[in-house]
Amino acid sequence: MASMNTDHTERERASVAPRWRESAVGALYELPFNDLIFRAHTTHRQHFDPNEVQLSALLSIKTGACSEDCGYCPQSAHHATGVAPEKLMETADVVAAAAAAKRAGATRFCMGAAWRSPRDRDLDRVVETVAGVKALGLETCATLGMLTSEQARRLKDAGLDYYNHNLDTSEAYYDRIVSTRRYEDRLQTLEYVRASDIRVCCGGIVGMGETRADRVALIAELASLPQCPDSVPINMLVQVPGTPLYGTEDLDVFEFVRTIAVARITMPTTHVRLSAGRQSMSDELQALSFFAGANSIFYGDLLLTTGNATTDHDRALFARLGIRPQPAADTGSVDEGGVDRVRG
Ligand code: SAM
Ligand code: DTB
Ligand code: SF4
Repeated sequence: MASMNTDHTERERASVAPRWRESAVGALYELPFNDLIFRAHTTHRQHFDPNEVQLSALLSIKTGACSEDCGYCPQSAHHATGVAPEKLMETADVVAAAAAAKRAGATRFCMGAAWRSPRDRDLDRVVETVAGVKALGLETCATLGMLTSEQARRLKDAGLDYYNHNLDTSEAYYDRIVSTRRYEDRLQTLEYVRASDIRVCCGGIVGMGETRADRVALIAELASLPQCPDSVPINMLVQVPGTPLYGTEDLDVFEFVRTIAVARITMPTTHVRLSAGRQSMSDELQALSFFAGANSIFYGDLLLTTGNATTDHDRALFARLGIRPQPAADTGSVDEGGVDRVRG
């Protein structure tokens, strides 16, 4: 099996006890539903305005033909999904898309690339693009696969605020889903990102046929990273024909809400993002997820290659729920001003 390196992670080297043991996370999942979401909502109110949700836009800057075999992903070259490969976008086109996302009300712009890991010559263009997006006054985020420590430093120097790199599931279930890299490879990149002082966005996918024990282990792992991730995307599997996971039994929606609630309780100051899968969620399920502690969404009509809940639908839902978009954080970039914020 291919692997990026054999380094041990920070936590393994330091032999630090996990902040959240699986037994404690499992006990939260076992609570009666009302007790769990009451506790999660109480935690949420202690740290956040419960009526604010952060808006991140997403753009695929390099699409498809990926060498990895992730069983959930429509962009893997191992699966026949009909996704048309597209080479790395020009900086000007990405910056134009970011400006449009900002006008629509997004405060963070996440650039995704279908790579196992970027080549240094690809990174030359990505750092230029990150600087261009940052100059618009947006928070910047990228998800490009595994990085070297030097690549993480270059991204930081370009103005990258967040790096998204998901653990996706438990370590035990991981090799049922991905065979071309190891869990430790993911942890290693996260360590490089932290060491470069880029904020970590790290979460997972549920609904991949994993057990509750796998979900418990994923949340325990995320909550016990050397620093809690700043953002935790909780994705519901988007089932794409041609991927090995197409046809997996749907996850019970209450188990999904429990996952949001447990993430909120174990990572109280983290933005928990209601991520992929919103297009097929009811308004009621999304409202319950916000109550249980979700306070961020991917905002825009497309995720990377699949559809998202539309901006029109989200604006209407926010109005019905009295939810406001979270104002932009001050990330030290120049704001071009004059944008239309999302209005109720
Ligand atoms: N290639 C890079 C990597 O894998 O780290 C970055 C892009 S990859 C598409 C980013 C994340 O998208 C994955 O880690 C996974 O969590 C999520 N993802 C991909 N396909 C998905 C699907 N069908 N449903 C839900 N989430 C998905
Ligand atoms: C994350 O956790 N979810 C996003 C983002 N990080 C990059 C991606 C979701 C992808 C869904 C499938 C697709 O559109 O290709
Ligand atoms: Fe490639 Fe990322 Fe998709 Fe895996 S999740 S196949 S690494 S684009």
